[in-house]
Amino acid sequence: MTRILLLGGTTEAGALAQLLAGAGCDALYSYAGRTDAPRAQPIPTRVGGFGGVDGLAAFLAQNAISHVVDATHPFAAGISANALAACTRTGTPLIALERAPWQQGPGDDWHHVADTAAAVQALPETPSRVFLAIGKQALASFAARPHHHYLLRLVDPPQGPLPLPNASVVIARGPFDIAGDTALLRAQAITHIVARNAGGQGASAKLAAARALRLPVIMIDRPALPQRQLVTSPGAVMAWLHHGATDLGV
Ligand code: 3Y8
Ligand code: NAP
Repeated sequence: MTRILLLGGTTEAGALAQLLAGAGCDALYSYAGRTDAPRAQPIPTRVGGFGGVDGLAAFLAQNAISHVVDATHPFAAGISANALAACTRTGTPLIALERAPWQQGPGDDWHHVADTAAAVQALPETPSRVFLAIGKQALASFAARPHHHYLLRLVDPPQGPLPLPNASVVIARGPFDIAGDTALLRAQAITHIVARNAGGQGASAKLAAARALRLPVIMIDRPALPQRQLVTSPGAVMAWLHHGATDLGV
C-alpha cells in the first residue's frame, strides 16, 4: 500500500503534486506553515511542523507512510536533515527532489559568499540601495549595516517593526518574471542584489534583470545537505515510486 508524504514548499513540489494527483496516488502535501496563505495543492495538505525527528518518525508510523519525498527548498536544511534521520530510523524509503543551483553566465557580476553573515560583509562601505531577495528570516543580520537603503521582498506583510531602519517593502510570493523584476530594480534604483542560490525557475528572474541592468549580485551558496538519493525532476520521482522503490535511498 503506497502512501506518500511530500515535504513541499517549492515550485517543483507543486509540479510533483500535480503528477501525483493525475496518477491517483495516495499522497499528502506538507507545508511548514511559514506563510499566511500557502498556495493550494491538488492533493490533501497538512500545515505545521512535526516536532523534530521524533515527531516526524511518529507521524510516518501513525499514518502508514510508505515513501517520503523531500521536495523542500535547498536552504531548508533542518527539515531535510530531519527527514533523513526519521526515514533511516523507520526504514521508510526517501528521495530528494532538488533543482540544480543557478550557474553564473556571461554578463553576470556575481560575488559568491558562504552564508548570510558573509553577505553582510560583502556589502560596500558607501551607502547603497540593496535588494534583499532572501525573505524575512535572515533580515536582522543586515542591521549591522544600517547605512544602506534596503528593498525587502516578503511573502506576507511584516507583523512588527523591521530590524532595518532604512527599508522599503514589496509583498510578493513569486514565481517572478523578468519584466517585473527589471522594472522593480529600476524603479527602486537598486545598486546591489543579495540572493540565495535557490535554483529553479521561480525566482531566477532577478538574476536576468541584474544581468540586463549590469548590477552586482551577492550570491549566498547553499548549505551542505546530508547524502541521500537525489533526483532533479518530478518525473524521476514518479519513476522511483512506480518502480516499487524499496531502497531506503540513503
Ligand atoms: C511557505 C509556499 C509556488 C512556490 C513558490 C521556488 C520559488 C517563490 C524562491 C525572491 C526570493 C525566498 C522565500 C522564495 C522562493 C518560490 C516558491 C520560493 C524566495 C513560498 C511558500 C512558503 C515559503 C517560505 C518562504 C520563507 C522565505 C522563502 C520568500 C506558499 C512562497 C526569499 C527564499 O515570511 C516568511 O517567513 C518566509 C519564509 C522560508 C525565506 C526566509 O527565510 O524568509 N520562502 N515560500 C512554505 C511552508 O510553509 O512550508 O506560501 O505558497 C514558496 C516559494 N518560495 O508554489 O509558487 O523556489 O520554488 N521564498 C530564498 O530563495 O531566499 C523568494 O524574492 O526573489
Ligand atoms: P527549515 O529551517 O529547514 O525547518 C525548520 C522546521 O520547520 C523543521 O524542523 C520543521 O519543524 C518545519 N518544517 C520545515 N519544512 C516543513 C514542511 N515542508 N512540512 C512540515 N514542517 C516543515 O525550514 P525553512 O527553511 O523555514 O522552510 C520552511 C518551508 O518553506 C519549507 O517547506 C521550505 O520548502 C519552504 N521554503 C523555504 C525557503 C528557504 O529559503 N528556506 C525558500 C522557499 C520555500 P519540526 O521540527 O517541528 O518538524
